[in-house]
Amino acid sequence: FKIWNKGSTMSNEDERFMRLALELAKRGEGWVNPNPMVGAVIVKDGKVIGVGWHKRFGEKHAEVNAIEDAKRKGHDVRGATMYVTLEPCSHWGKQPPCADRIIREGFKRVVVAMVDPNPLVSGRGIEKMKKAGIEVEVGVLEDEARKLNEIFIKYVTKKMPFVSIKLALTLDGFIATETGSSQWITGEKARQKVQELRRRHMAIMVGSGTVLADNPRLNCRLENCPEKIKVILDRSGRVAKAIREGRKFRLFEDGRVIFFTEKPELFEGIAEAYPITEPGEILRKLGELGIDSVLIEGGRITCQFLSHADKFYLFYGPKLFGNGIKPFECLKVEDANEAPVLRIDSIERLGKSFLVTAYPGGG
Ligand code: AOF
Ligand code: ZN
Repeated sequence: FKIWNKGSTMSNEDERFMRLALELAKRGEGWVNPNPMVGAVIVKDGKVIGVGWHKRFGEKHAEVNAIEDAKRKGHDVRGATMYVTLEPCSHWGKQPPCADRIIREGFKRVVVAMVDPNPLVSGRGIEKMKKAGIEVEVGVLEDEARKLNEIFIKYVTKKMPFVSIKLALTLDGFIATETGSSQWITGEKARQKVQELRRRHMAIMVGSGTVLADNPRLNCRLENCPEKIKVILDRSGRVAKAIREGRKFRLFEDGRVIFFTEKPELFEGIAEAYPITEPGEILRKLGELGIDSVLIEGGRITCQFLSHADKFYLFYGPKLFGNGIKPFECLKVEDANEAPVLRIDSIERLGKSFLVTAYPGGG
């Protein structure tokens, strides 16, 4: 049965197919950046006749993959409905405009979760299809679609990367003991979750202290995961000096490595390095390099990026340190009423640890 929504043609059936499209979109996670994850479902006479998603950056869009899927299975898409998680594009990029293709193929109805925030599109795809006589519905599961593509939305509108801060904390809020020991605060399930976070972000960022102390790989070890860009903040070039003294670092095993330092000359012949150390400028540079998202995993560097954070992933392990390194010591809040406030999005149990996901900005 159908529940009609405020006299519109939107129904729970629309939500059901859009939910499927959103699930399909997620399969592109990590592979499509800095472009959006997009999923599409084609329905005719109440049945799904084709599905598609954007698989890799620069390759065919979700809509075209769904059309090709339907045809491969011998279906005629004329008169069908397309459910798509992002407004079909109207511009020529690396791919031709999907709105034109949808018109040409004779779709009767198109249900869109959200308008494309890309200034090159932003409503033009919808306009085009409406002008061609297609019934277009916008806003089905819009909140879910916006969340799915929160990275894309920030990057395409601001040209600055989406900044996530990840921390592993004791229950009393420390990220390491006074002597700097931090392995391990959380357990295996939490560390597995971190791998999923790494998949979602193009770059992983830490400070030189973390590199020198833990020699981390900073890669993504999930089965279905592309190489990560590793960004290291190394003001005085300590990592370069250690390399020159013969130390080997595992983060060079795969993927691109970028250093931000006052001493770029120390990195000649070792790695890409930029003479930038101010957090806002570092992020601007990463944006220029085409990097849409950065997961900050560093201990001591975290506080410098606090005012730039778009999202927090706070993993709490069941330990107490009593004393140690605090992640946001640079804040120095005196009046409790003047403290930054976060809006908690979810709390998830992960074995003996738990994860608090939050956004800045209270409310
Ligand atoms: C995608 N995949 O499934 C859809 C996108 O350079 P192009 O041609 O790949 O165009 C990228 C833009 O197309 C992207 O920023 C977004 O605005 C729009 N839609 N992009 O990568 C897709 N549907
Ligand atoms: Zn397109």
